[in-house]
Amino acid sequence: MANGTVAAVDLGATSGRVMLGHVGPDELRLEAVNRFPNTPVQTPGGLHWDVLGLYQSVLEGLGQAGRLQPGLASIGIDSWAVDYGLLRGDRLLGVPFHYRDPRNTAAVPAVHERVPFAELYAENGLQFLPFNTLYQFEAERAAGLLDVADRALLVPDLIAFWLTGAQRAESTNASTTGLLTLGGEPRWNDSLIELLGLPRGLFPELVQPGELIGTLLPRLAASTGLRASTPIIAVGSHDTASAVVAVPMTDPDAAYISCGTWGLVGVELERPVLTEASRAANFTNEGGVDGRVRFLHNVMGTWLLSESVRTWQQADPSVSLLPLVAAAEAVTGPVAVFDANDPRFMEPGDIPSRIAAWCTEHGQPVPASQAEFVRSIIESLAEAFARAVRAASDLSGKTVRTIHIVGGGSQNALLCQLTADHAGVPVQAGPVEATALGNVLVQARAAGLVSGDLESLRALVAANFEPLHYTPRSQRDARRG
Ligand code: LFR
Repeated sequence: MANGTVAAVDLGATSGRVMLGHVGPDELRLEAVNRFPNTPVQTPGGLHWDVLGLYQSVLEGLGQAGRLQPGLASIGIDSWAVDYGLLRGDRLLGVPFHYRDPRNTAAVPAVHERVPFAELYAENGLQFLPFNTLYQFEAERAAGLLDVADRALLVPDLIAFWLTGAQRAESTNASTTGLLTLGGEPRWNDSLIELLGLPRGLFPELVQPGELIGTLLPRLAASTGLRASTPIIAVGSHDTASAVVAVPMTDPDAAYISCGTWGLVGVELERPVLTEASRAANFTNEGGVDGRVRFLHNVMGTWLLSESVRTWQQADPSVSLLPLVAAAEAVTGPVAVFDANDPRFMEPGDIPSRIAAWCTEHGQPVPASQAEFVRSIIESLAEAFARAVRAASDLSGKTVRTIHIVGGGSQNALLCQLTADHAGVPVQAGPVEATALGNVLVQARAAGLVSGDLESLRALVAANFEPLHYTPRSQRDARRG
């Protein structure tokens, strides 16, 4: 018998988790059953994801879920976007690449020669990011891989395939390939696929969030202790799509920042914005759950912090982020505010040296200590967040009276306060596990545990996860004055 619990598999760029979600008309609760690191692997051939290790950790998590809740209603999977495994038949061809591998930048000109960026934007509405899947496919072609592959499965679809034997493409994540049509029910964009010279057979049947992908293979039901034929349900399998489901926007005049490795800054819309201005501002129209549009811009996010700490740890393994953020709060003098979105920060490596170089080039003071670097990074992120919120509002015509910050970055009080200060708009922070919650909610609705539109689901989040409030300094000073 199925019960009121579902399992969310949520794979982030630095860590993954399997969570149980307990859901009822007035209940929404998460219970972590397995958390594991996601450590990319550099080889002479490129930067890769350890997908087999991740799959193994997913199975361990599901085994734990099976011990606690053998009758769970369903399983849903989400991960970061754009990356995929190539297959021939059932067989994985090589190790999936990490989107931060430099091969993509080299592939961009060949794609734009076939289809100029303005035409691409009109077709798919995606901001330019050198790792959008269609550029990665060009790199595969150059390496000869498309001559042998007959299927491409995005990471959550690949895990779902391994769990069920069914090859499907979930539509929110598929929108990040750049190869879906815009507006109406999403379809693979056959003419664009042809223009780019890609084999049509690479792309499996699409499924929408809430639909069945398949059922757990009998062998895996036996090994995890889960009931036979546990359904694997499509959720917003792009992690950002799931996170946006769980943003507690009780006031529609709101922007969101899904803040983890990336800061995804934007608003939710009913229709895409494809203007010249939104293209110039590099705003994206990604597919959301229930046909909504995630109109947003990628800002670099906590990657700048984690990668800086990783650099400092090479000289001193005792360096860690939390004490540095506390020290950064105590920095009183002005610090450099740099362009957090400068492409030089994309690849792994020594971020502090790159920040120092940026500051020297732009006549700004180079941070003098690790605490000053951290302060400078947080100020620069907050400034970039505020700028992107203003742009989202200007480009879409949507009024923004509240900014919701969800995800791991919502725990960083300094970042939340500085974002409110730079934007001059109140910030509500939390929930931290928005992505897992969005994953859980879409499954729960499919299982009939809850009902209604996204607004009802968000009301349930708001009722069960009290946000922290940050008032912009300008408003606090005015009240005091
Ligand atoms: C966040 C995210 C972003 C996407 C980036 C790369 O985890 O999914 O939305 O642009 O990772 O996939």
